[in-house]
Amino acid sequence: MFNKILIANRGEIACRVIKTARRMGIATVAVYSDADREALHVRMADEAIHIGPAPARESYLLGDRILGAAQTTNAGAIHPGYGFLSENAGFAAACAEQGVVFIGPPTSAIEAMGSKSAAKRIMEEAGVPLVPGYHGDDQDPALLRGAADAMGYPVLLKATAGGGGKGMRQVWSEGEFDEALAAAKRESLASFGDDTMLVEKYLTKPRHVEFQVFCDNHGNGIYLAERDCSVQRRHQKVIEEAPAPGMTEALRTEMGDAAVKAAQAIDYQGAGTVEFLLDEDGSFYFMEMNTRLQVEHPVTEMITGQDLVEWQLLVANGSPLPLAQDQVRINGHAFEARVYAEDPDNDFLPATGTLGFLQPPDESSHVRVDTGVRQGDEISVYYDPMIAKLIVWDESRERALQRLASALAEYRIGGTVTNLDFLYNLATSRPFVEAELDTGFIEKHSELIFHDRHQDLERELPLAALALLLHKQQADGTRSCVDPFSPWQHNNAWRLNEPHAHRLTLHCHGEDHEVLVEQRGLDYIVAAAGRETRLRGELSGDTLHLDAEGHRQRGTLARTHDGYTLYLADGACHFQDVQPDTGEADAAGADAGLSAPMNGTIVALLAEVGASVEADAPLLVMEAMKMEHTIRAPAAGVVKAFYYQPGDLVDGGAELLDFQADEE
Ligand code: MV4
Repeated sequence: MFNKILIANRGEIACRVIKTARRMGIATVAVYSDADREALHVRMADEAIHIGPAPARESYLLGDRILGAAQTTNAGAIHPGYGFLSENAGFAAACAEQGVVFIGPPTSAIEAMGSKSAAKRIMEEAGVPLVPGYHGDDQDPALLRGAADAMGYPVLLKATAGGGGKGMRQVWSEGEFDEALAAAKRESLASFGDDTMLVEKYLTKPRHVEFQVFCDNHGNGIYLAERDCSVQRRHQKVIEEAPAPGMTEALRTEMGDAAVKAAQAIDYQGAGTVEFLLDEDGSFYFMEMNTRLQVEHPVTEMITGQDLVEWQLLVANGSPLPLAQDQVRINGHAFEARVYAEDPDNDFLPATGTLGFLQPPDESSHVRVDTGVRQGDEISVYYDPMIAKLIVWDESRERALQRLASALAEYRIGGTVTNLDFLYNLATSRPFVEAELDTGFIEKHSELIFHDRHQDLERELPLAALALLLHKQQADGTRSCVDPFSPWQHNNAWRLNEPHAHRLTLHCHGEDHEVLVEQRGLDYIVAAAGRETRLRGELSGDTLHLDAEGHRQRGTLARTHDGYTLYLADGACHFQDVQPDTGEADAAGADAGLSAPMNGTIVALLAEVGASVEADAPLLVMEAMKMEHTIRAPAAGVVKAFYYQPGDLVDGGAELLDFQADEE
């Protein structure tokens, strides 16, 4: 077995491979770019080699640098992970030339599957079922049209040079075929420089069911059940599961045998995935074969109890497969949800930011979190904004789905926008619970999945306001002073014979909301979003215990550099504390602009303590809500003291400096 392997990847998959290698007693070498200098995978590996600047084309995609790192560290093998160079035949060949084992299939297999049309021809010869259609070289429009007429409409025009959904056009009737073909050819030529088309029968409600196959170099080839990956958005998988709902033993055997036949048709070795379209009538058709370990491989590991990276290492080292087909067991059901820093309410735009607060659900035999980031890490703009893969397992699909919903609800991430609410809504939606799966799922059920969070404002705003007030009182309660119990040291708005009234302004859901909180004994009467709510609550650390007229729940209040996130039982509410308009500030005149306009981070101090400054001179810069705010001198005068330093987090309303105006 290899003494040392190099992982030519980053993020969660690099960490995941390192874990298995370590368990097998194999030393590990990581590679990293400038942006990943402090990354988790670098920390986890035994050694690490810098390979270049942040852009992948200048680092992770440079095969020579990676091979150089393997030579430098004397690594016997390279694990490519997925993406990057994992399906790059040239890199696999370069490894072979330099005597470094490429942990993956032979170069010839990667090449064979590299072209969609070549792959289809190979599968057709091997007797693997293809979608009825025409994918020949003769591109005479009349011939293509004849094929479409013969198979019946609707048909799908696919650019041979396309893939991943690009270059596909539906044709619903004979009358529109000619024009559609001409348009599809133009688009394909423009996109791929090639206008070769294939025509297929269009399956209107297919499922994406893929089989995990494994082949060794002793002639053995098996499948380890299947995964249903139908829930996709723009050809990006969102939630995957194993086994596929409704799969029968007979169909599994038929599809599994076809998958192994496909692999053996190209003398496959290692881990591979054969993707099928499964039609409503149970017929299935080869779609494509992936010659790498897939992102979603953990769901297969959870139901078979196998470590597929261990299998890869064993097979790459010439060992036979650990199991024969009849020894593979399927136990229970597993899901994987891909947790991303992206904004579902903004067309899934990748989000940036710092993971100022990161609390994944507790791991157990039921919950697994594959991640490559830690609290405090920056979500890089250079790579896929994946935060983690959340994998769950239980004895049945129903119980596994319950685990998924709970784990998603417990996942605490602050400092960036995530798709957690979107995943929660999807996983708990009735059609998903009832396994009404097909590749159009997300589009078909968007009103359930993208429900407007604004409707939650009424419920969340009072709770957020109370959480903020308790946080301020907790902070004040710790303010250093001679007698912390003196009533004069607490700013809980206590006034003799007057109700304790607090006026707060919270910025959430894109707007400022004024909230009045009146303290009556243990009760807080909160006037917000046009109604009054009677609440009780206490905050200890970041744990909030709330009671809303008998409905008690526990929440977590997280502070990040750009505000707060209140995590509740069924969702999270992000908000900023806008400077409280308490009225005193105006009366103080000179102090009006010297407190933080809202939560933020001190960026820079621009004046010398003790030096005279002109009116309106910039004194301090802070960052809040991704914008910079400059605090300026209210008049000519002198800064006596700054209360914070660059990098400090400040609450909205916090006094930032002591300024002495000349006229005072
Ligand atoms: C199809 C199809 C329906 N009928 N072919 C999408 C990209 C590539 N993997 C093949 N794809 C499809 N081919 C026929 N004859 C529907 C899709 C498809 C799809 C397939 C799998 C997973 C998600 C998908 C999303 C949209 C369309």
